[in-house]
Amino acid sequence: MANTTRHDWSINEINALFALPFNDLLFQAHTVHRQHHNPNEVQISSLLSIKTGACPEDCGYCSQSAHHHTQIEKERLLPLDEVLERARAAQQKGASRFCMGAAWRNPTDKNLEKVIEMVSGVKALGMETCVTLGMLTKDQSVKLKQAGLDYYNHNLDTSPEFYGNVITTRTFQDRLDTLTHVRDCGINVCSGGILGMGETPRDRSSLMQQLANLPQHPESVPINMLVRIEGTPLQDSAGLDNFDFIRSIAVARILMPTSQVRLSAGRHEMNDEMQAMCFFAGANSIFYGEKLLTTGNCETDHDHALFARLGITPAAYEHSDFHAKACSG
Ligand code: SAM
Ligand code: DTB
Ligand code: SF4
Repeated sequence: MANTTRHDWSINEINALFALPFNDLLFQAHTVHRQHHNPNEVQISSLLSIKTGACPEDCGYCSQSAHHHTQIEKERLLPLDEVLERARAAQQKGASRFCMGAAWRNPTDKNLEKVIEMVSGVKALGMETCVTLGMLTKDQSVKLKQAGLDYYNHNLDTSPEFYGNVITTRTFQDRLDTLTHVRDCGINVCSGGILGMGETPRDRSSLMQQLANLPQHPESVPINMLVRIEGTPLQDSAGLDNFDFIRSIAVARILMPTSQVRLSAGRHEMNDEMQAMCFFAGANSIFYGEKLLTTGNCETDHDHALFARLGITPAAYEHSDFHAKACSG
């Protein structure tokens, strides 16, 4: 069972995986991981917020929603040269993929043209490109594909059942529609969710079911631990037990054996042992760099040291500084 790629998972099957004894679940997940991936390699991407805050959407977790009163500095769309400078710096630090995020419900066609210039510029540096711009039409997806975009990030965020507790300004179906447009035009899909928003265990199974039963698994599956942000409706969320977070990584690995499972937001709050468990459970990519979009991330030197302690090397970027440092300790 662990060895086949399926798109017909039932909720009971997924609940049963979550209910396994921890060691049995991790053993199964790690076995699948080894069948499809180098267990000692982790892909690293760096993030940049290219347009920050004043977002018309009301996502309950987000610092950038105009509906909430948070402490962030709003910023218009960054100029091309600044974005390229940041990409170059990320590349020099060892990131192989540069992911640009904008606080939009959807891009206007005019803004999309500007993002397309950024995608072309970052690609010309020799990096993989990813953008996350909100909802996309079919035509906009085609334009991004033509510009050479490698990945589009658009998360389902949570289960369809819990979704309305978190976001009211766009529907779960809207998200699925954007994923269809992106998939249909041949861009790699990056889609996952956030855990620790007060969802039930069944919601976590249901989110995993939605992702795994897409017609094609997302090439990249970010699993975010909620970053609780003051001024958002979820600022006092109870969070999630670390073992349940690791279980979720393991279940994602089993359901989507060939995908990259990304240990995403929340890494900053995790100690080294927790991160190591996540890598063992099947996480094989991270966001690298001292900032995510608006919140802090792990120090890069700390990441180098952790990789060295675990014997992990960054994937597909053999000559990066990160690789050299991680290998030399
Ligand atoms: N505005 C676009 C959109 O929502 O599609 C792109 C940017 S949005 C910030 C990208 C993703 O970041 C969200 O879908 C969510 O999964 C994740 N995210 C945002 N704020 C977060 C938080 N406080 N904790 C964890 N993940 C978060
Ligand atoms: C994803 O799933 N996580 C990233 C990325 N995709 C764009 C964003 C995390 C944001 C965390 C909160 C912040 O920094 O604003
Ligand atoms: Fe806007 Fe994206 Fe934040 Fe939602 S997650 S409020 S769409 S920036």
